[in-house]
Amino acid sequence: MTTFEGSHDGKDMRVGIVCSRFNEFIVTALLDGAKRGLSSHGVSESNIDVVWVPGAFEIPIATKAMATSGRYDTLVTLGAVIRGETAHFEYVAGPVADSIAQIQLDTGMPIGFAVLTVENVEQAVERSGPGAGNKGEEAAIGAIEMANVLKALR
Ligand code: INI
Repeated sequence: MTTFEGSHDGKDMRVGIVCSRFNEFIVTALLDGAKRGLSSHGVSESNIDVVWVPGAFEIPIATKAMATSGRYDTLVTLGAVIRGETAHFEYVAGPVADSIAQIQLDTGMPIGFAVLTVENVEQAVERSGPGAGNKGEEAAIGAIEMANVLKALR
């Protein structure tokens, strides 16, 4: 029996992060978490590119451009869609998640997903704090693991 697992070693990995500016204070906290997760797992800061887009709806097109650029080993997407703030929550949150999943399948690029879809600001704050449970940090570490396991499979 052969078991494939991806390590959390990000040494020499090139990582792209797509951030949406809507609810910027939450996304900045997710970005802090993602950078923390990457640096504590060996990714050097000079190997990280960060791209900002206006809102979550614009994350997929920027992510696709990065995924097809040949410059990255893995990507991380960060955003915050808050139900209380928009009548079109469903029209933003669902398509973004579906599109990111599709980009992974179309391009083979692993993409960590921390586009929060929450009921209110309190829930978004809970998931983007400086301690454990920061979804940006979790997505970044998961992105490293997926890059390594896919490399092993290929
Ligand atoms: N974008 C978000 O990232 N989060 C939201 O909660 C949100 N709300 O509430 O509407 C939001 N809307 C903007 C959207 O992502 C696009 O940027 C906009 O529609 C322009 O295309």
